[in-house]
Amino acid sequence: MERTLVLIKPDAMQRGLAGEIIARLERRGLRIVAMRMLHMDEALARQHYAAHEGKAFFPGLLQFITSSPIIAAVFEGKNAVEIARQSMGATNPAQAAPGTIRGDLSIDTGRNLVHGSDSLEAAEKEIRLFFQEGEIFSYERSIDPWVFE
Ligand code: DAT
Ligand code: MG
Repeated sequence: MERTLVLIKPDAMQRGLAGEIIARLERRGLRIVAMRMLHMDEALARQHYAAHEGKAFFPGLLQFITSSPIIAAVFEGKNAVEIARQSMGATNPAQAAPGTIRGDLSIDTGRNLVHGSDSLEAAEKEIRLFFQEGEIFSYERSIDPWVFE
């Protein structure tokens, strides 16, 4: 079982696409184990996107991701990292396949709606930036969700 960090970015929040994005990931088979709405500050944005420091788009990326509230979530499931990335589609929506979140709902790389961790190591690091271990839930004691008896 893997965990991955998902961010529903400012553009998705402004466009009212949070529910759609969450629904797609849930329907794919990933389960929500943590979720919170927050407004990222510059320090958090710099940590989260540290790998992109120095790139031409970095200032614009920081400005955008800190511009308005987002939802941060942890999804879990078998191969969650790869599965979430595949459901999101390519970074550039112009190259993202139809049927993916980006391919169906966006047109510009700088406004591509969602973030998903790109490796297990990145996921562990990123999850720690947004959530404490005690804020990540478990379904281990869940009981039959369809019938009482
Ligand atoms: P991804 O979000 O698919 O992991 P990434 O890690 O390469 O993509 O880049 C992080 C984000 O930075 C990406 O979602 C959007 C933005 N970005 C990347 N390349 C860009 C570019 N050439 N122009 C504008 N924004 C870019
Ligand atoms: Mg990335």
